[in-house]
Amino acid sequence: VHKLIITAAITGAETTKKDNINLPITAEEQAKASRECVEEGASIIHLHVRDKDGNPSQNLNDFKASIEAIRSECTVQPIIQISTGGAVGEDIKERIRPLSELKPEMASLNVGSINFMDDVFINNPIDVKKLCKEMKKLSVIPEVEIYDCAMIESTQRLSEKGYLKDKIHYQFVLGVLGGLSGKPENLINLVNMINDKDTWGVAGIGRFELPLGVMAILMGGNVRVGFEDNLYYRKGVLAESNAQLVSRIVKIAKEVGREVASPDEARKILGLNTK
Ligand code: KMH
Ligand code: ZN
Repeated sequence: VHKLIITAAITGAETTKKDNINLPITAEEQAKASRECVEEGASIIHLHVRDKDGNPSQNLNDFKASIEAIRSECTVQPIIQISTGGAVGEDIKERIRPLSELKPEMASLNVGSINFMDDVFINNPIDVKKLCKEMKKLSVIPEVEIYDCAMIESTQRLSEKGYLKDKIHYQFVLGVLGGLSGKPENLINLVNMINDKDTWGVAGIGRFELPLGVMAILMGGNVRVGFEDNLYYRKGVLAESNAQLVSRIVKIAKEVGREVASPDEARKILGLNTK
């Protein structure tokens, strides 16, 4: 079993400071949150950015400002994974631009459409193929976000047709209203559907974050935590920071004998060039 890769999804597109005042929104806040998460043991920062009013943004300058701030704040450089999912309703041009212009080490990839709470998160097949082609051209490693089982077969088809490499890195995002819930058997079924050479992580939404994270530690997968997915430390108690959520996962992993990957170790596991 390889070392545990911890992703911190520090901001997201749906959460607000009203939900948790500690949500990092500005470039400076995101830089501080990233440094703290990396210091605790995170190796990937899954990045959404906001505009000056705190609304979700795919604007190039907003991304540039956050990435520069994170790079200069962190002594050990995390893998920055840009979101190409963005917020519900954004069109493909907005979603693809930061990827094309900023050529991150990694980017998220959504391969199918789902109901997303009261909205519909649309990923039409033509746009999905555009994103795949762009990532391949720029050698950006995709992380495929999976909300439902059919999306695994869609991903495998994209790989068979040459849009994606053979070895896939999946993120099972469980607990979105409209996708699969965070029941333990859902995670087990999804892991059973992927190939042995693939890697995977789990992002449990809300109350599912901790139990699914614990399962992934034991099952040889990887874990995503952070305010994009969950704002609470425990029921009724808001988390003080993203780093607090990372730190708890690290403690549990250590207790059960799973070592935690540094960013460079994560790069090796995921097939990125080491910095
Ligand atoms: N905000 C969600 C609609 C991703 O980052 O690729 C999509 C999302 C997935 O967060
Ligand atoms: Zn995201």
